[in-house]
Amino acid sequence: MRTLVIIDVQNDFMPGGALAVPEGDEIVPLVNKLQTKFDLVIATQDWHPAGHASFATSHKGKEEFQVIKLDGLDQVLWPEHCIQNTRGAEFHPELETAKIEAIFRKGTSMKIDSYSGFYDNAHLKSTGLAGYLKEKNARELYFVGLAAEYCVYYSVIDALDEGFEVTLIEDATRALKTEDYEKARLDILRKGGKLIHSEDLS
Ligand code: VGL
Ligand code: ZN
Repeated sequence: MRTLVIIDVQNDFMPGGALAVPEGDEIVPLVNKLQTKFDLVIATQDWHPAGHASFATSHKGKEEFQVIKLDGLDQVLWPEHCIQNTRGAEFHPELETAKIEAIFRKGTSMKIDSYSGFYDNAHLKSTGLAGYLKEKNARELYFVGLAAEYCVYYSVIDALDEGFEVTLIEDATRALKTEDYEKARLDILRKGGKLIHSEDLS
């Protein structure tokens, strides 16, 4: 069974949003069109409490996009984004949601970030997504969404580690920085993931 996993298509990642991904809004019509080709559609939402440890404003004297150590892990300090129950955390208003059967929220623990839709960045806590997909017998996962080299990349890597067959639909993602995505996509290929263009999908 083919499953579409839509990563973080939220207002704050759109142009004009708090953590804007260039051209992030351009994927929305394509993500809507793709949904019709899948048996199961699920989505993730970045869903931080106010004052979250990934925000630069939570660390005195630190600046946005600076990298610090947080509990031994590298942490990029982000602008405040996707705060629970704010407009920035909502899906893009044009994202079709009628076919989305389940939404997995991440980044909800105050002290640790979570790029992947499966686990937090230290792999301490699961969102339940892997178990949900396995129970549904969903073995082939197709990923779309934002941002390509962060939440999409980390979700793809965790999915591969969990033993799923993984494909990233490259024209339905956008990166914060294209140079960083170039490295991420090579890593996906090396670990056995597939990269396709939406028109390759039957
Ligand atoms: C994301 C940075 C911080 C993402 C989320 O969705 O890619 N990136 N939080
Ligand atoms: Zn975040």
